[in-house]
Amino acid sequence: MDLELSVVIPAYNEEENIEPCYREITSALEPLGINYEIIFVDDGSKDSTFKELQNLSKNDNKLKVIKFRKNFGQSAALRAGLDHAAGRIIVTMDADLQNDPKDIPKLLEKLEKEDLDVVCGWRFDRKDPLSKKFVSKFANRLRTRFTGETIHDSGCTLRAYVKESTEDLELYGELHRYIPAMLSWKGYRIGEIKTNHRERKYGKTKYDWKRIVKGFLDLLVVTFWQKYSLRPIHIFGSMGIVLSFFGGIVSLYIVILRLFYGIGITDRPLFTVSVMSLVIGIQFFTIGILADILVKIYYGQNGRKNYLVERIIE
Ligand SMILES: Nc1nc2c(ncn2[C@@H]2O[C@H](COP(=O)(O)OP(=O)(O)O)[C@@H](O)[C@H]2O)c(=O)[nH]1
Ligand SMILES: [Mg+2]
Repeated sequence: MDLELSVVIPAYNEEENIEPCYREITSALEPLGINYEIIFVDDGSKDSTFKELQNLSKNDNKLKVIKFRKNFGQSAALRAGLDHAAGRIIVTMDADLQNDPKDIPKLLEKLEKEDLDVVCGWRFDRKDPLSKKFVSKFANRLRTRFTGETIHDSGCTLRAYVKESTEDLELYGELHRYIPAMLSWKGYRIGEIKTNHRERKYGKTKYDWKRIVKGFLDLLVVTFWQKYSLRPIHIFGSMGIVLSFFGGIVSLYIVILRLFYGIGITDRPLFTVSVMSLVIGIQFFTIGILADILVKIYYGQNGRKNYLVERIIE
């Protein structure tokens, strides 16, 4: 029988959460009467997370455990889980019990009923410290602004995907925060539902303020990739044109001052500005051309395509 559902859960130092999380998932899925598997990815935990998983898996052949050699991060763990998932549909969630497995059937229902490719959870009543909620709200706004993707909560990892949509998802660094943006850019249909969110009872959060900086840098890369991955010369070239033009005009102006009014060139700030603008402008052109070459190499590799076919009718 074909596998209907894979539940993928990255876990890093979550020893106390593993067993309850596993039990909650099982009791949410059993009543559905579908063929499913649960995949935990132990991301190089230093506590007894793996032991817990090993014990549980002895009595349950639906439970798969992937163990990383060392800590590779949440994105890598997600990617590994997705790579090993055989289900037609994949649900991802956190191991820390903050997500509620009872929401899984709701996600599945929405996915089927509305013929979507991805359904995202929205922690509308989020049980996290105020500072975190505040930063998250701001980050979500910024993301909507930059990427044009309109899901409310892209930090919530409780989601259901049609397997196909996860296949070409590049999850490097901490890019898991931008999965909905990356998918909508590829043309997948995305929906969301409000999901339950609970306080963290055991263990600690693995992220601190550094995620703000990293998240912002990732946002820049995602946005750049989304808008200009095929034509980087468009953005670098435009900046090059603006700066070179500006530098050219200013140079012309100070040269005229020198020639006709005898005013010295080198001892004024404008001189520096004009030369800098010209040089940086030309740099942008060359960076743009280099980026263009790199992108051609990127897409030329491994049969990567710059499009994705949804289906072919024959
Ligand atoms: N931060 C972090 N989380 C990881 C890593 N690997 C797996 N995870 C899991 O990702 C989930 C979310 O992490 P958490 O610290 O609760 O993030 P928060 O809820 O946003 O504070 C948890 O289930 C972690 O166990 C990792 O290297 N870093
Ligand atoms: Mg959490």
